[in-house]
Amino acid sequence: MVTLHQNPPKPFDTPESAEIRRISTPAGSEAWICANGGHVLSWRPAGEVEDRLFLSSKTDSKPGASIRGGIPVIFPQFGTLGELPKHGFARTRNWRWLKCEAAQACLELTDDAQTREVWPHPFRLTLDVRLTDQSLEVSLSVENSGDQQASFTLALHTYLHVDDIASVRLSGLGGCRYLDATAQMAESLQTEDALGFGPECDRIYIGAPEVLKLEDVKRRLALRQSGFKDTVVWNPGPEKAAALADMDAHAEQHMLCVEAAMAEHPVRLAAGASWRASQMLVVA
Ligand code: TA6
Repeated sequence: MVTLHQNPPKPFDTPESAEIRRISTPAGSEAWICANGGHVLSWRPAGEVEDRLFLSSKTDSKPGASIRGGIPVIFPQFGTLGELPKHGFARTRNWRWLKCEAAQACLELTDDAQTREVWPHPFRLTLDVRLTDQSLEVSLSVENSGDQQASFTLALHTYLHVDDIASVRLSGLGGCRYLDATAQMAESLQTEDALGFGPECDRIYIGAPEVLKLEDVKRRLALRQSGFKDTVVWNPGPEKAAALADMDAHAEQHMLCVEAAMAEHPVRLAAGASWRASQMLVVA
């Protein structure tokens, strides 16, 4: 039986919300995408009722807001690794639709006077979103449209919906070095293959493997990244989550960010050059 969910995800169902559009497959896989931020908000594989992405019901949904959940595009700076505003500006800008039909959407963001005030480079970002019945693939490309080299860090800051964070295991990171943002970026080595969660976790895994597996009592997911060298794993834990005004009480128990990133070393793009990378979520 095909289950269709044609209502916009809350709180993006009000007239004040930024514009969102839906893509879907004939068997019922669907995703909702927002022009604000070039942001995938929601993804349900065919035959599933619950969203595989976490979206906070308290997030600000108006144009220009930073959205808590879905897949924020982080560019041209990851986190506070530089002088620019945290996580850059791409997540709060209005992107243009290039295509949105059937199971595919494509949006672009280019520089303007406001972005050049923050970061003085002409650029063109394109975000490609492709659905199959059992997968969601998001590809990001960056073109340096200026006449100088540009360097930047970036990420797909994917918020996954989990049933209960205490039961979640993220496998594949054994033997990987990481920078621990909860310990002044101290470098450590992960010895165990499967990572579990409790208190705050905020780690940049350097040179992470291309495939990771996420498992909780209800769901399994394979995460494949290509072109991104790092993976960021973030759960705010109970204390930090309580301080986030756009998260519901205890919502940290139902989310885990697994972010495909270029964080440790910036991408350096020559004038006129392009760079492309992707993250794919596959039902396992
Ligand atoms: O990617 C992890 C991280 O950089 C964390 O340090 C945490 O602050 C998170 O992103 C969310 O940042 P935000 O600015 O969206 O509140």
